[in-house]
Amino acid sequence: MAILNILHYPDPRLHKVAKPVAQVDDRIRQLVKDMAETMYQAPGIGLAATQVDVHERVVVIDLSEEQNELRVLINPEILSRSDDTQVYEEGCLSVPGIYEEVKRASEIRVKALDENGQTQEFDADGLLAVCIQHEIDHLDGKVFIQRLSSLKHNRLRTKILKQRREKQLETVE
Ligand code: GNR
Ligand code: NI
Repeated sequence: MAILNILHYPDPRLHKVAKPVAQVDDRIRQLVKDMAETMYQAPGIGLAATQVDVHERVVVIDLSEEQNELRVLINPEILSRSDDTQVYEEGCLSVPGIYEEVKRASEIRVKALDENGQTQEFDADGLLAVCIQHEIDHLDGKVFIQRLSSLKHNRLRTKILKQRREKQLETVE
């Protein structure tokens, strides 16, 4: 087991598009274990492989308080989304300290493989729907702040770059 390093925006590697997993084998199952451990210790409710610099389509999610309801989504696809939308205040382990409202479909139908390579198909709503859309965005190289208006996105970018500069200055002083 291992805790993996989480990339932080604006790292260009967060914008790579992840490749489909060709075979769910022990290598993928080990990646899933390490990603789950990394998510639990962060702590977060979801993690996409892109965030740990692995550009393959693997996602882990656990919305439970007890951290005992792990969901594994390999090659996840959204088969359909409702016209209805919901707004949720999102955060991201790759954009620490930033929380912004994002509008997404309120219900989605999802198809994915599990850690045994079995196909699962299900409907999701509420926070699960938010989280799955947020994670699939990561696999497509998109971070949630790119879902905001360009004005908001640019303001946040400037704020994040400024925070980073100040941090760097602290460490050389
Ligand atoms: O831990 C997380 N919380 C969260 C809250 C609202 C909407 C989405 C998320 S996902 C985030 C973990 C993360 O960055 N996953 O990519
Ligand atoms: Ni995220």
